[in-house]
Amino acid sequence: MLDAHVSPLYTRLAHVAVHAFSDATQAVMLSPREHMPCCSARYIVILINNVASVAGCCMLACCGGVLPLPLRLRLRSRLYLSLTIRYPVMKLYHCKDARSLRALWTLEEMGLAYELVNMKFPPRATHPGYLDVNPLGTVPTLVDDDVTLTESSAICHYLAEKYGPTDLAIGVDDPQYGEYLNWLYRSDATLTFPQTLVLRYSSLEPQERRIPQVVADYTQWFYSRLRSVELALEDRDYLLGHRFTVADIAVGYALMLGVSLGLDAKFKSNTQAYLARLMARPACMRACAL
Ligand SMILES: N[C@@H](CCC(=O)N[C@@H](CS)C(=O)NCC(=O)O)C(=O)O
Repeated sequence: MLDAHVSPLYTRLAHVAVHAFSDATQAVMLSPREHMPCCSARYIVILINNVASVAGCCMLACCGGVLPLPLRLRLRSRLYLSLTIRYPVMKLYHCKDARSLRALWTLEEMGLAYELVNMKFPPRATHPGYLDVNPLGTVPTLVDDDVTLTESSAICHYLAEKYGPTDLAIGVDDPQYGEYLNWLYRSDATLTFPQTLVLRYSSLEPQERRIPQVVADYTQWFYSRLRSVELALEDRDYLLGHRFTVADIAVGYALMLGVSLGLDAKFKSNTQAYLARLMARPACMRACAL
């Protein structure tokens, strides 16, 4: 809906944005008092009353709806035109208590908009068509426009980099960058790897294929790798010190998996306290409840 006072220039540019979003676009009038919600809203409200705002709108159209965060448009006293643009929302395929919790928790920490596809485990058997989304049949899968990711720690990394700036990420110029990446990768390659064998040979396989020796060996393997977590937390609340990052989310999930496998009885005190600290975070509680 265009206001009668909109100049031809404004109208033309606004239509560029409208056309870019075709049927997912609608225009509405808002009161000048309304402000634009940040990216966490499914609908981005663009209030156009000056050239800068129009430019912002076109930039939004050109980059496919990906907005720098936080984008707030300053309103002037006179409101000429407002548009509500529905931008593509990320879709997360998830199974409760699976590694997809890492991605879900990150989305919640960052307040990003997402659509959740909650599936029964194992999704390859319970969710028809899932193999077309992710031929591996594993969770998570994150679909962000034309980008698909299926590695949980990579998804946390991707969200923090792509939709930051956020305190959840540590930048390349930071002295702790290497340590940060090391934890992020260690979370799966080193910590959940032995747990996967424990899970498989203690409960996923049919009774006759279960192998107690594998369970015992990889339980021990997990505990020896977990020493790194206990040591890192000797003098700090989080892995990187006082700052909570996606590395904590990634490693935190490995600890939660340890709990569900019954391995937490041997968690040492720093690790126990750290896990409790992580699980008390509101975003973690929200993600776990979904
Ligand atoms: N390295 C992958 C592993 C993904 C994965 O194996 N997910 C498990 C659930 S935690 C799964 O989907 N298993 C089902 C299957 O293998 O069919 C990640 O971190 O996302």
